[in-house]
Amino acid sequence: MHDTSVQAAHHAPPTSFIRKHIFSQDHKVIGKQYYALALFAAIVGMFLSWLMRIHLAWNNAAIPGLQLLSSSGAPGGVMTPEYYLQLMTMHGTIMVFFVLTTAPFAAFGNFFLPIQVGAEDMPFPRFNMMSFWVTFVAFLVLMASFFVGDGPTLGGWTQYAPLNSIGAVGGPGQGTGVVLWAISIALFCVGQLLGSLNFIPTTLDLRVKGMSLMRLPLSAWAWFITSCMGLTAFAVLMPACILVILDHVAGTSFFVASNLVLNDQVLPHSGGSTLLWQHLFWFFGHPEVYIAIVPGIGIVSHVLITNMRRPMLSARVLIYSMGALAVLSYMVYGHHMFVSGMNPFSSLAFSFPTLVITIPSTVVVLIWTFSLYGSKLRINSASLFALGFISMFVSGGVSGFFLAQPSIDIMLHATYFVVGHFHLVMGVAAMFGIFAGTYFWFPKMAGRMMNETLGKLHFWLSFVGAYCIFMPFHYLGMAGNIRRYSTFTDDFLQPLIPVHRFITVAALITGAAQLVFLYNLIHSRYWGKPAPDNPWEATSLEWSTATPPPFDNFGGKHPVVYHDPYQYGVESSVGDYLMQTSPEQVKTEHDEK
Ligand code: HEM
Ligand SMILES: [Cu+2]
Repeated sequence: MHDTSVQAAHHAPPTSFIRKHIFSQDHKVIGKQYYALALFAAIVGMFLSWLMRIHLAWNNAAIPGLQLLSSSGAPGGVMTPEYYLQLMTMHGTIMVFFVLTTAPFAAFGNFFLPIQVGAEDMPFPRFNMMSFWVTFVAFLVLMASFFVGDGPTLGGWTQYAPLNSIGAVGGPGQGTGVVLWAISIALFCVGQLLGSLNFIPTTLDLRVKGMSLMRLPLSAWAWFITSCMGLTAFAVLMPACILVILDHVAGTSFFVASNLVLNDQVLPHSGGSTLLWQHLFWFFGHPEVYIAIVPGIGIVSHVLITNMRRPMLSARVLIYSMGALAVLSYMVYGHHMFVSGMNPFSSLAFSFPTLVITIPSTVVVLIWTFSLYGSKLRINSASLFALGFISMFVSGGVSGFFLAQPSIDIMLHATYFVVGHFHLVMGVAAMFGIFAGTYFWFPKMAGRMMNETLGKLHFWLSFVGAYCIFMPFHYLGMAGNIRRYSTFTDDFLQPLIPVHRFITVAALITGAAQLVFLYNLIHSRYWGKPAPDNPWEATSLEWSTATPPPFDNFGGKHPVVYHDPYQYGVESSVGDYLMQTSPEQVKTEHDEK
């Protein structure tokens, strides 16, 4: 921590439109750009899930216009099994990378981390600008695969070997489609690495006077921990993607073993290892799940405390738990490989930390629950979505206990039980974290308030809808419904079709309910009530500056921090709270030193 009078005078406010709004180096503009990208990606991802769901429920249904997207993939609008898998792969890839990583981490983190530590900007603004634009290009490259050759890859978001490396003989999209996927993801990794390289020194070096590490808000802690994970996880996935590209274009064989026979032909590869990909992918893939969820944990804590008007039971234990999740997330990755033929003792070695990682998650949930108990929670859209996050996190987490046992996982692996599990714990929970953050921070980001009535309507429709979609997935899984299949009509799964229809109808309604959010977002952006500087009577630094914040965040001044981030339930001159920047001293029972 040091006095920031010398730091970050490195870029003056830009004047041209392009420098101000497009190639901006201002972390706030970059944060909004990331948000816009995530929003667009979420709409595409959701639209793809609709197409998949309609096909699963009504297998022969012609979807009007789908043939325009791919005449061979959807002749007459009816998708082929391969095209179903291609859309599924794009859905998963878009959601995991371009929605769940960009919105809670890159969008909100960019906008608010520097402000919450009291800095004028990130230390490397040019890298920060590159981080967004590289991610944007990554998205374009991925989208391009819809329109090139025989469409996007069908290998799933996990892109298992050897399918990812054998080329066009593997099926539609396994030539150019895979290469575009790998280029896109490698670029995405570069973007996120540049982001992490900014987040870490922002937290460690740019804190203003008085802002000790323990005085950082929980959201800042969450972004810091996430960027440490990002640095190690994306640094492994990027070279792995480069190896896939080399297998396609340079005649190497990293991921294909010798003498693999396909359609009675020996493939011209030798000496590679299919399992190598799984190790590299999941060494990234499991931490990625926490990269998606830890920012949500921070955002939800921040939102809940503000609305409970009292601190968490122990912010310190919450921070340690997030740290433990980050460290453990690297030691559990083998639980995705229980059925890969690994030595049973290795299964045991990965099963144990997987059960251990439920401890910090449980501690986090217990801290939330006990802190909420007896508090007079202010009910608004942000706090509702924060509660919804907890609900989804717990519901999805419980099924994780079952999957963590290798003997049970052998039955449930590759069934809809897994699909239900990860959608609740990662997909919906993280989405709810994004929504909580949006309703909470929108006033600061856009300078206007969102409509609360529409926000609450949006919450209830999404909350009930998400359970209607994703709970029955567990039931389907236990009944043996395999995943990554497009057709269940002519086999033993036929009796389950009514459940699929129910899910599809729920998905269509819940998806349509997101229009309420979109309308609220756009309408409030232009016509909402102007927001005061501190509408939620909150304490952290982002609320002590103007709305919207000036170019250098604090208008030429450097804030000085006097308190822990969450001085609520006190008697101060402004009310039941005391801002971090207020020199006033009040008596409080919970002064964490
Ligand atoms: C409107 C809500 C959503 C619906 C109806 C939906 C539906 C589906 C369906 C039907 C599948 C295919 C399952 C299979 O055959 O294995 C799937 C896969 C997937 N979804 Fe979603 N989804 C939704 C939202 C999300 C969100 C928010 C995420 C973010 C994490 C997400 C991430 C994934 C992933 C990673 C896959 C796996 C793709 C693969 O196997 O490669 N989904 N989804
Ligand atoms: Cu995992």
